[in-house]
Amino acid sequence: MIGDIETVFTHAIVRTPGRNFDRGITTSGLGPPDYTLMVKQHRAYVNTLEFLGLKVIMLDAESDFPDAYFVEDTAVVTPEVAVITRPGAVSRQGEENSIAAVLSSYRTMERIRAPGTVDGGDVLMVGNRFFIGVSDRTNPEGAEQLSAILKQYGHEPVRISVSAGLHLKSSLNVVGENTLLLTPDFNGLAVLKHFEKIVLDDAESYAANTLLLNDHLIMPKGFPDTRRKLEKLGRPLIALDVSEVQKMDGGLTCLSIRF
Ligand code: CIR
Repeated sequence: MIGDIETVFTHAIVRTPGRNFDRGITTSGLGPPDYTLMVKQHRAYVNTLEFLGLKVIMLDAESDFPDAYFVEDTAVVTPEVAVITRPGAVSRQGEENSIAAVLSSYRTMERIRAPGTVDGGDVLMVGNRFFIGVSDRTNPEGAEQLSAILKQYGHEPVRISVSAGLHLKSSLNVVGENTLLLTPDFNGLAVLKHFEKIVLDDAESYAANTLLLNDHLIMPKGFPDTRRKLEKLGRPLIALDVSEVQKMDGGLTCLSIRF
């Protein structure tokens, strides 16, 4: 066993997608997203967090930051500390300030500083262990700063090179005690060798962004092979339609900061 992953989360920070959300960064090639549908999908997500017992802190849209509803990228929150990131995309730098203002009421604060960059989507918490993806968004300097901070608070950082996908958690997530859900690209990694693994079918790689939250699995709708695999874990499964989020390169984890 790697550590207690059965943490009960009590709070989540989310942000309403702005009218300008379609001006965010995307490489998906899935076509233009629909605002009304996005708002509906986001509301269903928030309802799910509330259903799972979390107090949801809802922030207003930020007109200067069309990607700001992907709040996960702006902070790494552990039971001990909140690390405010410096997002890797220049257009997103500044999103973190309003998040820092909220988190300062709940945790001791630390910050990633230039020239370091970190996106929270590259950080996967598995008990006391934190996998940190070095990616196009999280640079080695940012990963180094984050590792040093996490160690200072008694956590165990482990670096992973993100060879595919936008963020580490686009391809790898925890779905059970000692069990990971991952794409074939990440299957051979030595640092993951002690885990049980559920390897996704290539055609369903988007479903890697499944969220284990308060004993429930929240997965994107429309991935039947992954659903069958996850059902075997015996946890309650909630499938949410996040088609419009996917069009903007985001997923279920990106839409909240849970602590
Ligand atoms: C971006 O490219 O930054 C946003 N359009 C998507 C961010 C998704 N965040 C995440 O996976 N943690």
